[in-house]
Parts: sequence; C-alpha cells; structure tokens
Amino acid sequence: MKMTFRWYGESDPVRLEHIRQIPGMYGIVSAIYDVPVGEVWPVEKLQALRDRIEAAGLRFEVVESVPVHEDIKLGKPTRDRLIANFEQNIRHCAAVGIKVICYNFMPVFDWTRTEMAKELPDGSFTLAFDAEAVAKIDPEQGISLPGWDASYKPEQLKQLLAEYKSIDDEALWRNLEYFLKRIIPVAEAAGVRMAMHPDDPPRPIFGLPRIVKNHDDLLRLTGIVDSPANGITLCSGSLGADLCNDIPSLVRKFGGMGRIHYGHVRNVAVQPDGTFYESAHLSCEGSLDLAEIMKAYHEVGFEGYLRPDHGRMIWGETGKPGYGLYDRALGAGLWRPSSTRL
Ligand SMILES: [Mn+2]
Repeated sequence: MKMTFRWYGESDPVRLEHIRQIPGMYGIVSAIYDVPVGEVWPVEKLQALRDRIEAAGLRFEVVESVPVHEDIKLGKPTRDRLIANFEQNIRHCAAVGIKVICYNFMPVFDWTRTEMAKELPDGSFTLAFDAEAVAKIDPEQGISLPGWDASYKPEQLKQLLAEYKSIDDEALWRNLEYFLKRIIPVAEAAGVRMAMHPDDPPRPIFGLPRIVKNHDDLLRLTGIVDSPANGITLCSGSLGADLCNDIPSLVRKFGGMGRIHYGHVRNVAVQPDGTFYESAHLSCEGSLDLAEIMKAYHEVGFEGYLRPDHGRMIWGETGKPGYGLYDRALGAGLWRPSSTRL
C-alpha cells in the first residue's frame, strides 16, 4: 500500500515540505480548486500541481475529488454536457499520471458535521455530528452548518432542495447508473480507477437520498459496471458512523474483489442514535478497531493508496478543521506497515 496525505494547495496551512518529513509518505492527494464544478480542469493546471508536488519529493497519483455536478445527480438534460466534461477530466488526470480518482454521489451536501471544534477531555479539538440537532433542522427554513455556510446562497439552496423532492433513492440510483455507464469505459481506456467515496454520514439527511451507506449499496454500486475501474474509496470513518457496518469485513470483501483502490482511515466514537465525534486513532479511543481494519488490508494484499482521513487538532495547531498536520501524521505513522518498501 502507498501512504498519502491530502493537501489543499498553496493556501493550505500545512506545507508540502512538512508532509514530506512524515516517515514513509509516498504521495499527495489533491485537486484543482479554482475551476467551477462541472467545468474541465485545464491540463496545464494539473501539470503545474504535479510539478509542485514532485519538486517537494512526493508523488501525485490520486485526485480527490473530481466533483459531480448536481445536474448529473438530478438527471437533468444538461447532464450530457457535464458528463462529457467529467470524462475530459478523467483523460486530463490520466495525462499527468493520475491512477485513482475519488468522487462521491451525495446530493447537495458533501460531508456533514454540526461542530467543527468539539473539545475532548484531553484538550484536543475534533469534528462532531449531533444526530438530534440535525433532525431538528427544517431545510425549508434554511440550513446553516459549519463548513457549509458559504457553499450556497439561501435561495440557491432552497431551489436545489426543491429539485430533489422528485428524486428518491431509486431515481438517484438510475442517475448514478447513467453516469457510471458513461464514465467507466472512459476511465478504463485512460488507465484510471474510479473510487466512489461513501456517504458521510451514512444516512439520509434533510430528506435528501443517500445511496452509498453499507455493504449492500457498495455491492450494487460495483455491480452496475463490472470493471476494476468501477471501484470504491473505503472510508472507515464515514461507513463506521453506522455501527451496523463491519469495516474489517468490508475491507476483506471488497478488497478481495480488487475494488478498493483508495482507503480513508480514521476512527469515530459513535452512539446508537448516530451521534458521533472523530476520535483519536487508537482502537481503544473510538468505536472502530483500527488494528483489525489494518490487518484486513494486509490480508487482502492491498496495493492501493491509503490516507489518514482526518485528525484532531492537537498541540495547539490551528488551521482547517480535520486537516491539521500533527494528528494526521500520527495516523500515517501508526498505520504504515513496517514491511512497506517505497
Ligand atoms: Mn473519507
């Protein structure tokens, strides 16, 4: 397996040169952030990003994420042009050496949290999700969530939510199928593996459908186009926020099928109602058995990419919640097998 680290570009408070100092670090996971969703990423921008990463002594083989335009998820007539742009993005990524593209199919909201800096008893700060607080939010009255406030203007959000009223789970599956049948052959031809990130958290929110939540959903997804290019990002923390999901067994099953191309590793402390916070990495700190998860990756001979997904803010670090240097670096150190040769 190859250990990677997410980096948000030059505006990221974490420096590439510091990421390189993490023992065994192989590469950087990043994206082009200044092109509107649905448009084509110029290959020159990807080349410049690759060159910057390689100049720091790291590799750029995983993109996270190429965003999927809402019109594709809604199945609107504009989707054909937008899917063609997505296909072009796959080709452009391949042209600069990208091997894996992470993406997701969550309507409107990507990850959702209610607290960006919950203080833990040890004085560290972490991301948290309060199921009861989210259940009380009436989307008609506007949704204000930390990390998402600036994503949509209130009127835009209202209109988007109205458009999703006619999209139930099966409609979203149909739109995903339409999308996959177009992009997977393109990815195959380009030598790129697509890796769908599961829904975070793995349950419907604000009445919006969520369709990638558990074993059955992952099996259905990988079956839509039966190709190694149609794979998944196994995110332990996202799937793990539903205590019914057995992460080591998912790693064994989908890793054994050769469909996990990218793994996000992190722990969560989960309550039965779905309330959770992102805990420290050790198995004893949260609900997930990280040691068992890593064992499962080894058992299936995982050769893809892993990254520490999120970390707490520790040692006084400030910056992008979940994406500080120190705690993620601790994760990368804990999870890298001693036998890894780079
Ligand atoms: Mn993740």
